[in-house]
Amino acid sequence: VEASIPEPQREAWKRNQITSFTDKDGFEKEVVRHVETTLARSMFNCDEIAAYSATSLAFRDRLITHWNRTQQRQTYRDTKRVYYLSLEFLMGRALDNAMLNVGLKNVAQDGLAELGFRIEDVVKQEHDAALGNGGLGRLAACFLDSLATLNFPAWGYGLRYRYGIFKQEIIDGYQVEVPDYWLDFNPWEFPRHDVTVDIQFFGQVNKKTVGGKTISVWEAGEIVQAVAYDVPIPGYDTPTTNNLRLWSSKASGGEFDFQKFNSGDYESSVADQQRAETISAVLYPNDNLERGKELRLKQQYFWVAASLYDIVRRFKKSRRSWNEFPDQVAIQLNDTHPTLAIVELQRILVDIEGLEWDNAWEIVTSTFGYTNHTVLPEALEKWPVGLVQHLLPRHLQIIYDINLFFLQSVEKAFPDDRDMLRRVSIIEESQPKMVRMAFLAIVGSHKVNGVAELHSDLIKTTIFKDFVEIYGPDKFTNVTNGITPRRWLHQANPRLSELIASKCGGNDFLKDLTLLNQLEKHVEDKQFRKEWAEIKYANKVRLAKHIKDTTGVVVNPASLFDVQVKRIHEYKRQQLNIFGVIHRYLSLKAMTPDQRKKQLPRVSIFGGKAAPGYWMAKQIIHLINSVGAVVNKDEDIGDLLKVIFLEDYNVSKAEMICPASDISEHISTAGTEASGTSNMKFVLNGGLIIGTCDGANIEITREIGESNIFLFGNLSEDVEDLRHAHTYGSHTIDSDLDKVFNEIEKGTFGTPHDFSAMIAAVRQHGDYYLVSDDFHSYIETHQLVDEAYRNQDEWIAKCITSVSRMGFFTSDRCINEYAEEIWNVEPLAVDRHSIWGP
Ligand code: Z57
Repeated sequence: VEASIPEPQREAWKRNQITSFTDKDGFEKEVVRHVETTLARSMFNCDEIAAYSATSLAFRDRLITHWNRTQQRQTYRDTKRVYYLSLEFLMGRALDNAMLNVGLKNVAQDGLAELGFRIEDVVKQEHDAALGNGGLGRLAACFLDSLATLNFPAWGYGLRYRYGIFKQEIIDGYQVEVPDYWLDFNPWEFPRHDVTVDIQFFGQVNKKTVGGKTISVWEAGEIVQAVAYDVPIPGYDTPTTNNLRLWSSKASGGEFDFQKFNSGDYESSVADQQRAETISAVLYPNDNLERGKELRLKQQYFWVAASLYDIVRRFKKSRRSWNEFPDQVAIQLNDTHPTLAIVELQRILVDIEGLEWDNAWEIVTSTFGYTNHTVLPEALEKWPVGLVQHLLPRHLQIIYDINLFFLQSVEKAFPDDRDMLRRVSIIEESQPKMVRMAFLAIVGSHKVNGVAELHSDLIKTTIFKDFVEIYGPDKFTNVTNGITPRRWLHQANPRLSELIASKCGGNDFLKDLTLLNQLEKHVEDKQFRKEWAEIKYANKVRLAKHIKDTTGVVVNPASLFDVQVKRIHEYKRQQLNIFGVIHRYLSLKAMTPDQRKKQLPRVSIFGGKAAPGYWMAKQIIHLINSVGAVVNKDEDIGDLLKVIFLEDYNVSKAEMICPASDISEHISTAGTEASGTSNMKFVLNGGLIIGTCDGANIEITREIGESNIFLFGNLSEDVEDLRHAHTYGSHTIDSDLDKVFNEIEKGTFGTPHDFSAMIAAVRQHGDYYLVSDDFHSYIETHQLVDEAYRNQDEWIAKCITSVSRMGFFTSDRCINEYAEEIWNVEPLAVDRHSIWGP
């Protein structure tokens, strides 16, 4: 049905075009209107939640007009678009970000004040959109912000989970998982009940001959409906408002099957509905771990098939030839989770659109790019062939054909290397046979990238080595990760952002982060250093209050705040940190009161979620809390050491924590953390870091200078030999670490048995993560941190210098690199004044 208004009637639309508020009075009017009409409440019945809702609706209205115009403009210009496929988007809160990006936070602040509310309290009513686990999901969110800010025509595609990452409670020192009820009220999404796609599962493949040509027809065994929900993504200081489309699953053909219902088969009717809704029900809570569950594969195909249908539908409107598809469409695969998109596009082109295999494959490989985010073997996705066969019978055939043609070409190029075929095959000939998703992603893409220099080198020399031989080095590239300075500086740390603006000629640095380099000439400015230090102190006071409110522990904001917040994982080595804390505690206990007086007070702050099934990670949380319980009430120690575990670490908590850190810990075993991005957030907020030579730490060091970072530990190139030596040589444990273990085993921190597995991992099971090897260097480096912190003036200078050199780590730089090297897309210039015209 043609839904476009005919030309003669368009005049009336133009006459009545919506004008958004621009000042306080206009904003207040909108808030009152939403309170009284949309929410059906009044000034006698308006709490902070109502104020939040009405404020959000006012900004949402504004965004949606920009969003519409952005889409019209992109459609009219018909240039190449980017599609970012990610199973995770860790967005955090939307309101504060929307107010800042459209430049009307001050207006809202004044308006809300007149209406009787403090903006900070209103903003805090919002529940985080936590549709992700950690770094990978947050990277996707930062990329959306940069894509919009830089005016790229780009869409994100993801799943609309009913439940995002679980809420973490700490009960008796243990993690307890509670469901995340984030959708109760969400003004930031627009259901598009008219945008639906039927998704097939199961069934069989039949061959049919049509006009002398044999085609494969997939007869589905089950159909589930995908419904689109759109989330507007505002750019900073630009009218561009891009779209994040999230798919929700629903039983196809209405609420439930009335045929079955009326014939008395209520149960199976309800069961069908529930089975359909289960697909988008919950985010898998694993970070850097794949567990091969059927429902996860269903999620992946559901989301990928709906997204591709949508992309293809949009392409077809332009009536171009299929060969132009890669000129109009770039699809980026965020990790291997969307790899089935490669197979699905090949299926659409060959089975449905009738293209020849080779022609279709050329289009497919020119369209996709694949980003790898890890080298950890337990995180590399593999699916049992039998499961794929059962769920997606036609896709398995296509995967076999892709593999056949690929292996034929490899055999031709490497005729003498039989083992090569076994090594690079997309099908692993194991029991059971497995589909190696990373290999499929490489074969089906034109570019493969890692997320930091070391990581990109590692994938080329280890897990993907053979593919570099096959395709040559140019298929592999690096795009070092970045973060959006809008959220991670301007929004999280408004006072620091303002101070920086006063030295960098205004807010332009938020769009060109290299302008931070202007700070360097003010490093010697005493007044500037003083204001800088005051802001850090105020941020620490705010965090100290949060610690008091949530844990009851009083910490002194004058202490050195030492922070490690990230997912709990053995490779990230929170255990190294807490063993170091115990070592510090024992040293303090061994001192005379006079010696203690000379020590620097420290607060060790931890935060992060453990995957619910990751037993060892949960033990680490328990040890941290057990150490805290002893240390925090030890009167010999007082303020000299406090150990805090912050419950339910998430994006909005990170926005409070990052600005309050003096030193943060990025201490993964060398070669295991692909990039890390919180390292960037902490330095950008004027904190120093202690870290290993791993991931982006290496490039941060190169940018800010070796004297501004505390590096320690073994290097990535030595890890393999050390591990080998642990297993096959004699393995002696660091003597200081041994004392820590003995203290734990004495029962100082509770039942020793609770922690025996953590100790055994080091003493008996080969210390895979090199905790003992790095312990001495770690302790020594923390002593250097203490010494450096004593000279506050020098410390502040290091912080300012570091911030001034962080320009490289903006996600704007990443997006420009992807656009240039991988996507071949350009921004769409926007005319701020044109409203209807493109
Ligand atoms: C995840 O958060 C990351 C990698 C994965 O393979 C999965 Br699954 C989840 C992280 C890396 O661990 C970080 O080092 C990296 O900074 C982040 O992805 C973004 O690239």
